[in-house]
Amino acid sequence: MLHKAFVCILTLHLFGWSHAAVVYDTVYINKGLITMVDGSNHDYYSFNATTTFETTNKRIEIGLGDSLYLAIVNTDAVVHGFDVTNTSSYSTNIPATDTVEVPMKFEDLGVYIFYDNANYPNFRYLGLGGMIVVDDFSGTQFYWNIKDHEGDWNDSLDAGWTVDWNDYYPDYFTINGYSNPLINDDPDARIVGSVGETMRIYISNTGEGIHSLHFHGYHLNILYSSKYPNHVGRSKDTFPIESMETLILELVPDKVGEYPVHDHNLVAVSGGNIYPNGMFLTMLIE
Ligand SMILES: [Cu+2]
Repeated sequence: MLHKAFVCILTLHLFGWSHAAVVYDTVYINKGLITMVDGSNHDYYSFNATTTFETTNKRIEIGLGDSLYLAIVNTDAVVHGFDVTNTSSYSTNIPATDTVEVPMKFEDLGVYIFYDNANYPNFRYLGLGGMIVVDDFSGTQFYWNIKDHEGDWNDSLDAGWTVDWNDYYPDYFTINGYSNPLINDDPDARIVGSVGETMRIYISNTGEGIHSLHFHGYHLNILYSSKYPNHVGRSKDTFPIESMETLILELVPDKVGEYPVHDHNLVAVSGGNIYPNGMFLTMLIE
């Protein structure tokens, strides 16, 4: 029997039906400051690859059907939480200066947000929201973790004050922690490619507001939508994305050019009241 089972597994591998792997990864919960596009600094938190604080959350990429053993290291002096959107609950707490390992499994194409669910939504609002991307990674990849911020609120929340989310008026808008023009220096965000190339853009909204991304020049296909699975297959140029929603878009450019992408919620194209220092970048197709 053992022998037969072995042959069976071997056959599956030979025919490429099973590539599932076990992936071990670690993220560190770090506290620091985010520097906004106008140079102002505000309290911020992030999931990083090391104990060094970086504004951009670490991204986790795994293949279809892979198992993920994620160690979460809390470098902070208070308890933090952990959970993942659109999955069976992986919710856990990580005491101050402690480490918790969470085993997870992802079968299908998708983008999932791992985030701090302690004192919700405060710590997630303060930056603790990153992407788990599940794909075969056959196309060229770009990653947008989009977010809105009301700078003064970061400092108030971190000081333990309470806020009324009905009075939330964000004044900064970022992709991967950067606003225009710096977004264009982030090779994960800035789309550069050629006519006919297959590109995938993995998008998560870890902010509070709804954002509506408008691509000039091209239509894109929805490959995955965490909230509206029936939207998969639609070809459009504008994609609303709600708080804690994720999308995978596919772009195959049909012509050369440099075209803008921006948030059609136009306040989000500003930063500290300056236009166009918000969620705005260009695509360069050669
Ligand atoms: Cu537009």
